[in-house]
Amino acid sequence: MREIVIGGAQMGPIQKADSREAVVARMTALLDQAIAAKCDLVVFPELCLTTFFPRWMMEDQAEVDTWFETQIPNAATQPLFDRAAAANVAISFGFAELTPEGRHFNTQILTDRNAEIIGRYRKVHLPGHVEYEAERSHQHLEKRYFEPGDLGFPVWRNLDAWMGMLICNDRRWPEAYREMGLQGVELVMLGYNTPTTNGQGGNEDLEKRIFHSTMSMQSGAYQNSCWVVGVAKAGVEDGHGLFAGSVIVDPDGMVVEEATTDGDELLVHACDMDKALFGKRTIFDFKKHRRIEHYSRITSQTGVIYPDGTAG
Ligand code: CDV
Repeated sequence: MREIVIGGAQMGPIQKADSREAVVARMTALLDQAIAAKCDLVVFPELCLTTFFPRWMMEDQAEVDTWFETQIPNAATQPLFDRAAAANVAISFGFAELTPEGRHFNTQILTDRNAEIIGRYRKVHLPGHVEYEAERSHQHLEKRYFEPGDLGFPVWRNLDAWMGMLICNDRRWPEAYREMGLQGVELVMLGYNTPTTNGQGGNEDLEKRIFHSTMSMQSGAYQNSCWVVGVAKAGVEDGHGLFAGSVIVDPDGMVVEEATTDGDELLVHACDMDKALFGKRTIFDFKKHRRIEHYSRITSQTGVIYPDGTAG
């Protein structure tokens, strides 16, 4: 048995006016709850130090850059790292990263029990658009403010398990889980900011939107026989709703913990990493069953091409 007690730290809304320091105080309060619950690892949401700023159209790059961190830890986040190190609890959280070379990424980090950063993931699947689109009910300008991640889908050994990260929209893409599944991943940590409504219309009520989110994580967990911890930033940010629905999913694809609020809320579950092994050795024994000679389209083609040669 390789048990990791995991805290899924869902966060309620963060308003534009909220300071990093105020947000980190909330994160530290969630961490304190997790320490009291004997958690070994705490996972926080995507872009959790600020409001979900890609919903706002900005033309001034200096203004855009105010939402980014040039260094982590920095003065605002140091208290979280200090608390985690003192309690020997590993943490993972998302933020907007501005590199010394001036590159912008939607990033998540992972620490060991000493609060040393041992893993960094940069979001690969950026949803949304580059220019203002008046026909949308709300903007989603991730493609304007970030470049696609350049690190692939790495997996790290931490707390005696193989761990990887995804960020929000990545959770809907089976290729993302499979890249890590092929590295033996046993735990996928991810955070999300997902609007309660589809900005492009569609026949999606809230129930269906949460269903799509949870189903994607359950499928990724089952098909790669790994744990998935998915944590939302939720509630109403400056008039814009984000849904909650944070979950911990086991390697059978079963939801074992689920958020009941859309505020700051800690999910706790004792996750046995050995539970990932059965599926990996049987139905999803990749070496035995995968047929890579038939998968070349997956890496050579992005959009649909019908058998008659026309593009979809
Ligand atoms: N932050 C996100 O990546 N949100 C997307 C929305 C735009 C659909 C998501 O997949 O949840």
